[in-house]
Amino acid sequence: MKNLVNKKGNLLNHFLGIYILVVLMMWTKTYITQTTQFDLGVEGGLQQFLLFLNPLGSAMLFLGFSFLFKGKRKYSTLAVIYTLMSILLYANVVYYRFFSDFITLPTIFQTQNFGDLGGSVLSLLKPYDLLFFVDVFVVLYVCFSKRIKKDTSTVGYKKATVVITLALVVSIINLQLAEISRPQLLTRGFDRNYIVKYLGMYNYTIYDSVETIKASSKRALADSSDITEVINYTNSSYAKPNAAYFGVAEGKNVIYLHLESFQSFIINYQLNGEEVTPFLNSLAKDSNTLYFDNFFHQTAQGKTSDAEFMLENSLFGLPQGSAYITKGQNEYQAAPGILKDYGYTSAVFHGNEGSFWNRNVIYKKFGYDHFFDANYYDTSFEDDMAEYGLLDKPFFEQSSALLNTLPQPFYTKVITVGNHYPYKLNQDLATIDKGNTGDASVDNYFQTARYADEAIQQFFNQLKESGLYDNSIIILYGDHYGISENHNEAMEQVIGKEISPYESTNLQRVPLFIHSPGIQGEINHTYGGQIDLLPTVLHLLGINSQNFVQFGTDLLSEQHNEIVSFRNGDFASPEIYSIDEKFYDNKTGLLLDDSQLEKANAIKNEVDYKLHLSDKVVNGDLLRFYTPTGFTRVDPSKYNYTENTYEESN
Ligand code: GP9
Ligand code: MN
Repeated sequence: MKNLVNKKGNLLNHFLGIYILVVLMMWTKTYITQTTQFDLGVEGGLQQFLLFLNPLGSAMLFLGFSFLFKGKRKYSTLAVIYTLMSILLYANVVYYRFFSDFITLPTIFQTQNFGDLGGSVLSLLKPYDLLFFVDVFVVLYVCFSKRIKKDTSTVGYKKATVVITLALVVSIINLQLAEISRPQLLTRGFDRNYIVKYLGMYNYTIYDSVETIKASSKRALADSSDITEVINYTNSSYAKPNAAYFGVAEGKNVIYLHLESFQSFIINYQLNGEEVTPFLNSLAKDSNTLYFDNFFHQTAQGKTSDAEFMLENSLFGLPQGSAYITKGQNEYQAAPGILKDYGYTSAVFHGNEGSFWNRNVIYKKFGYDHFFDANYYDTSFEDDMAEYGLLDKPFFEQSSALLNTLPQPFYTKVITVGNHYPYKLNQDLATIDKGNTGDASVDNYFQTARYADEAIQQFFNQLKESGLYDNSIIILYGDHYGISENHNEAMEQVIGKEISPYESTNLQRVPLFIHSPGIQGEINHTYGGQIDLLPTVLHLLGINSQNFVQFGTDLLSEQHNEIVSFRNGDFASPEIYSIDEKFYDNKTGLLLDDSQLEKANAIKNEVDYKLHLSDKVVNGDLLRFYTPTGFTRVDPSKYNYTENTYEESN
């Protein structure tokens, strides 16, 4: 160092030299921090490389802004930016130690989060944390010490442009590679962990700030009069309960079983003469099961989170991204909140990280009392793990133990992950052959679906053993398609038909089972979708849904609306399908006769209007302006999902 400082014209006497040194320091520190302090689940060479590369672009860019300043001020700007980046990094390290998550802009304004940290902040600090700031002192020294001769000339527009352009090039390469590894990373959001893994801590902060500002500006434009039109609509489209079913499950526990990537075609499907899902097939026929065979998923980019969003709220997911992520700060009147007024305890069980799909934030807004995420499960056996968390059998096994601790009646959702794309399964666990289409995802799907089927049967047995079964209503639903249109060629072999747009829409059916001992079962052919679940379930529990802003209607009601709206404005119905601006006759699968176009267009307008109103509620956070009679507004600050709290209170 001394040599460098003393030699005339050496690296440190040029601002560019100092900049390069400081960029290298920030790059190294951030890389080391990101690999040692966060559990980002980095897999494979490309992800490793991205984790290595991502701090470089942002270090070059942010620190590069100092080139825009003149004389000595560029040194002080460089030092200030370096210090701020270091503080941001360290703050996230400390926050992560407690929450296993990254700081979001709204959390900074919600004192509750820091309240959770409370007195424990000190215990989160470690002696070696000083190392996070050693480099800051070096940078301060280099930038301010009189012993290093400063280059106070004006940098010049050209040099600044070159530096910033180079920084942008590195960042763009980073983004492109991230898109290859995780398509639609920024539009869909997925998980804060992912943004940090692919784009780094600093870009994550920018991403989070932009999303927060976008959401809050839409929210700011809305006012209380906007809800009136919505309430007029939901009141007029309300379907009154069917007396034969209203209250048949009153006071019972609700157990939602989320069937990851299950499509209806797999139910009763035979592969080489063998049933793929024997347990679910028998459940569909069970005299205590209402099985819906014209039930569709209505999800878009938010996939699982869209499915959940609809069934909890009877509001549509958003056309882009996931409402779970971008609207995690809204007020909701979701099932857990509604049922709380009826004495229900609520919980979600999921063997993946709590931050995925922003669940750990939005569940509090829904009023969930407990969220048992991966932290509550033993995930130490590698063989037990699927790509998105614990495999279904150990997951159900461990979930049962947790479920038994809940006070009754409870409202719960158990989210499986085993049958998730790309449907890989350790062959020791496989009990059916792979398919034989030659398309790996499609062929593997049969094995993971079979595995899930066995796991569900195991869970039913556990419920019977614990006695919960007799007092529960169990609802199993497919969340979205598992096999996308990219696999149509193989799917044509599976279903033995050519896949036209009409058939492709038919494949968007997902299974829905409503099962409860004592309920009058049947195979129900009503057309419906995930948006209809909440009013259906409320009515089964004997709770009228009329006062709530819900866009679906009770599947069992005589007045149920059988137009299934898809998120892109397409629809399916018993008579007409609308796909990509074209109408099809559901009797023939062919283009609709001209004589029916007027009717089809009227339905299309109705669908568009409904989606528009739902988006208005979600984008404008309109439920904050309306409290239905008898509904107690949710106070998210009451909930804390970290493991320690649960253990203490039990
Ligand atoms: C992850 C899981 C998967 O926690 O729910 O979500 P998906 O990729 O299906 O939307
Ligand atoms: Mn899913």
